[in-house]
Amino acid sequence: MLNFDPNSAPDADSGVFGLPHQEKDAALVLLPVPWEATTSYGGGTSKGPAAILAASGQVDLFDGDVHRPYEPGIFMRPESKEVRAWNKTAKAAAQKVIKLGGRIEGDKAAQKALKTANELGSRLNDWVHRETKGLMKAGKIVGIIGGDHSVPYGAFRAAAEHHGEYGLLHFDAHSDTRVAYEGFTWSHASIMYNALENIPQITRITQVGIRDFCEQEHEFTRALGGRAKVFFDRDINRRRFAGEPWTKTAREIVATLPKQVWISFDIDGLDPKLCPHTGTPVPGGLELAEAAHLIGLVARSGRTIIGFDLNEVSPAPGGKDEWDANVGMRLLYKLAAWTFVSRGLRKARE
Ligand SMILES: [Mn+2]
Repeated sequence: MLNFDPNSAPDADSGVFGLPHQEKDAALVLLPVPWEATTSYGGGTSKGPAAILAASGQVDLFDGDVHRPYEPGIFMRPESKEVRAWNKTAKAAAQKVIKLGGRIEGDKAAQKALKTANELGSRLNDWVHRETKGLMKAGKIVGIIGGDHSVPYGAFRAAAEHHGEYGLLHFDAHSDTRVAYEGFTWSHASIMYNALENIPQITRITQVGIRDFCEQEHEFTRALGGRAKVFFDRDINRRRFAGEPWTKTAREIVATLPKQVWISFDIDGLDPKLCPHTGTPVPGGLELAEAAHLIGLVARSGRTIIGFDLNEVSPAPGGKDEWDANVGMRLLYKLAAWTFVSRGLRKARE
């Protein structure tokens, strides 16, 4: 702490964003979850947390929007070896099912593999729940760093128990409301279905950037009535093409949210030029500045960001470049900064 200079390059032994904080000094604790068991298309998101951590030293700690966002303290926990081991076993099992497209009738080995994947998914959820709840009880703000988008389920439950009713602000190219996609109860493609079905304290979901979904998912969110508001990429673009300023659209998005908000951010909600190696990239989506502006408006509106998750950041295979992690860590810094503002721990600039 004594030698920390926010204007110079980070020390080799410093933590996330080159910061000197230990967990005890940090208002925000980042929980890495290197998990990608049910990833159906590209792999690599389990390497996301380590890649983000490695890239994060490059951030300039000065922020144009928020005064000294690092001051309340940010700490990333080391990865759990246990979680890594569960991921390896679950992923190997899941691959057997994915190869069959989930059609496993009469295939005993595949049925057993599905059971293994589902059980380990359940165990992972319990682990994330336990860790998140412990941190919240200790007065910490929690950010979950995936991994694929199945990982925050346990944190959603912990937030419901700790904070009561809240709304989800969900950035994603995908609706993630499939019912047990390919047979996996805890699929990355089912996270919002599971959350909305099982966690009544989630009183609202507002989805932004959605542009790849099936008819059943469309019906599911429609049937939720006032509990779900979807700002499809198509709708956002129509407004954009008609000349509507983003700040107007973004204000309307924020207005759909209740007082307490959890932000669930799938990096593929952004334009895939910003996340080329993510598991399921889809053309379209938001610019980083647009997403950050929207998150800033949530904080400026007086709402409380009770926590967040950032998922599906996947580094280039073989460490070819760090672009995906570079963008991911900058988004993470913005999430941290605006979360602090929403908690009254930092002030926003005009
Ligand atoms: Mn997702």
